[in-house]
Amino acid sequence: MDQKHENTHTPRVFSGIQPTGNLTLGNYLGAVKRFVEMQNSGIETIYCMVDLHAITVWQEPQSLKAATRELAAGFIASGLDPKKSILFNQSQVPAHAELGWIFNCVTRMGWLNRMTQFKDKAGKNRENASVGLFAYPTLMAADILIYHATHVPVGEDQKQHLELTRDIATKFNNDFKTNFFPITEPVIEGVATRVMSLRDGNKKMSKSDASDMSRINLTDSADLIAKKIKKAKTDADPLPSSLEGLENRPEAKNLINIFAGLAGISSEKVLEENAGKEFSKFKPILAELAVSKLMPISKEMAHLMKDTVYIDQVLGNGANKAAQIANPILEKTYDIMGLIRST
Ligand code: AQP
Repeated sequence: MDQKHENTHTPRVFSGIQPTGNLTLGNYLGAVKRFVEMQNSGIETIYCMVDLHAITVWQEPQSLKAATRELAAGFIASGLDPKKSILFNQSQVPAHAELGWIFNCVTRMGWLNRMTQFKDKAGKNRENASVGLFAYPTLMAADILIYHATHVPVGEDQKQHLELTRDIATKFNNDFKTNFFPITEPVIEGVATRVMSLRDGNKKMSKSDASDMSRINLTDSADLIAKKIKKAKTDADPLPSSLEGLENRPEAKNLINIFAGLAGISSEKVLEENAGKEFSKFKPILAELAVSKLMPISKEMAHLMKDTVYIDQVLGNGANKAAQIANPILEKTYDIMGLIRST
């Protein structure tokens, strides 16, 4: 815990994923697998399908619905238990958007102008990007702070947004002379906080990459997983015996980290066990491991996806539970700011 900000708030975990397509191995190792570990550690956990974030770029309505249900199925199939964690989709709890508006009024334009994700996603087409895409990080801060969450497990790419969340909480607390909002700790840990594209070791593995061969989806068949790993870009050298030997070898490093993340061991250990191997030998072992870890999840996802009534019930029940925590925090926020609430 950060010594500068001694949170007096009860530990509570929040995190979210956008229903923007298939869950990737990056989402799984960087986020979902760790969501499950935190749930099983006994801490209170709240996990959200952030559909209001998804619509910051165009989403086909029917695809959005299907992707939200598929994400919920992915969460449950990966080990998130609706009895232990609160699972819901963001738009069913309006307090997120309401606090998001308040944070739009707390956040400075200059802060958002520095966000690299906006620059990456808007690209050269900045003038045509939605206002929602620009304000994405203020809504993300609201997602977290509407639950007074103290810890947020995310991949490396979300670090800057988490820092902004801390800045927003600090400014609100200073402006209104309170310590109402906690100063949230990002939890970016493990060997797979940044899983890279299988086609380019310098680019993040992403659901929205144009090339499906760049990523492993949790819904891929065993054959497709093996094919993608076989075709993954590598260099010609054998595997080194220590981490130093992976310097300037981004693709090799990525495959080692993926192996470590899937096996739940350190990258050093993977190298110890595979030093000197050519990729032609290492890739089949990695493919076998990936298939053995991912196939049970994809089978369970397919099974769950047949029962959309059950999935919608999980999301509805989760939203009710989430709203019970969020609404009093929103009311108190309005009160602190001097906004009248007639009872
Ligand atoms: N490649 C990755 N390695 C490790 N963690 C990752 N995450 C995403 N990609 C990787 C983590 O997954 C969580 C959910 O991400 P998101 O869906 O909210 O958005 P994102 O980070 O923008 O993920 P994608 O896959 O790249 O989605 P698109 O293509 O829709 O933008 C976060 O915790 C993230 O860190």
